[in-house]
Amino acid sequence: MTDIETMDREALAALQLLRFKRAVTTALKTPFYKKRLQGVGIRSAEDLKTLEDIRKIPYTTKEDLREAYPYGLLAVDKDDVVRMHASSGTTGTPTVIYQTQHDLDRWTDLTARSLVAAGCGRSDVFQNMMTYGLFTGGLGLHYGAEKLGMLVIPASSGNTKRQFQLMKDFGTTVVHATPSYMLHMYNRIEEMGYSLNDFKLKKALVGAEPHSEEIRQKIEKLYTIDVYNSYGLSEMNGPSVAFECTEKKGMHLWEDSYYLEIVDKHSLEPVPDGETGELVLSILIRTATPILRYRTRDLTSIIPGKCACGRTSRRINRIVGRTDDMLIINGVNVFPSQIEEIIMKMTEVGTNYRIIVKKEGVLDKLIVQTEVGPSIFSDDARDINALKNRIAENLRASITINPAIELHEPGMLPVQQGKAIRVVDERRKPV
Ligand code: DLL
Repeated sequence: MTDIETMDREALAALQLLRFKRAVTTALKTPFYKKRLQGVGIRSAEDLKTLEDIRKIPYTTKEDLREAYPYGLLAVDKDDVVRMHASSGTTGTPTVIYQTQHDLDRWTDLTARSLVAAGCGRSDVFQNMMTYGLFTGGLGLHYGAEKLGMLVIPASSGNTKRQFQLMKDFGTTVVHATPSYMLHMYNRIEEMGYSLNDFKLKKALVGAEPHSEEIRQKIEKLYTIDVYNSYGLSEMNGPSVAFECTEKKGMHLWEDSYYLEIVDKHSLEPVPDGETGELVLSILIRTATPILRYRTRDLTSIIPGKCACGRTSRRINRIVGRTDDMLIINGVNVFPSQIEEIIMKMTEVGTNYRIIVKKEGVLDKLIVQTEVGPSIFSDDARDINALKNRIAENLRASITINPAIELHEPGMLPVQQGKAIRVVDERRKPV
């Protein structure tokens, strides 16, 4: 545990103010924040005297990041940037985050710190089952795990059989995966010719998608391991924004690096500790892409009181939902509007559609139901299948998920009196 993790709250507040001011100085170097901050009379960091003054700064939203694409939020010379990560967006415009080597080093420190909090050490063998690429889960966790000195297996996601083989051959003791993938893997162990006794697994770190305490316990029981919650978002670098320690009583949000607010989702005023609201975060440790008061859309609450582990960063509860309609399907973020845009561009598709998300076994399944002209049904079955494949392929190219497509005759899908209900998420049923 590093000193910064056990700092008393007063010293932490002083550090936050110092770092927030620095973040404002950085932000003022970007065209986006220059305009934003000057609009509310903030011309230099000296206009912030106390942490309270932070509330003068307007919120930043995902739409703002999209508008600033590609360089509106860049605060350093392009030559100083060494990495970028991006996530797909509702309109096809991605949001992009740049990092300098300094920024990556700070993120790596946080990841190493998070892994230590969850009880990992240098004698562990760490298999990272998060996707390597533009998604932050792969590389983000990778460097932190290396820094900690674990043997890192960069397995990336998918290919369950290979995951088992790696786990067995190299004696993997810790994995990071989505909770749904942990459950999915369990069901395949025997079928793929393995048994739990082949593995030395001790813990799973799970995140990137919402899951209940019941799911955690289920994974713990099935594998006889410890499971810890891992939270983050690409706008705040990625993983290691908040992580559970071995007490398993909520996630420490690393407050020396992120300024934390929880606000009422309607009034946007702060809520008292313990009450659920929208998590708003400012990153205090990044120089290439500053983001201040970002509305994460994630709903959570602060857990009052101190943690027995001795870390002084406050803890947040597991995420209980989102304020927007973003769906998280097997860890991949999808907005219903992305699906609508793609299918509605296809002339064969009618006016009504529905998006169904359900559990198939332990994984999420996306079904897109669309109405099509009646003539298609009188055609050859091969034409129907070809159309289904075309729709699926167009969607897959945009949202990276392979959906099942169901075609319906006009008027067959339900129509609502008021607002259309386009999304039926059947996963919310109790497990
Ligand atoms: O999911 C970063 C990440 C990678 C986190 C690996 C943890 C582990 P995004 O793709 O930008 O980034 O998605 C961020 O996913 O706003 C939440 O809605 C959701 N999310 C992430 N972790 C959790 C979690 C990565 N532990 C969005 N519990 C966030 C619930 C989570 N939801």
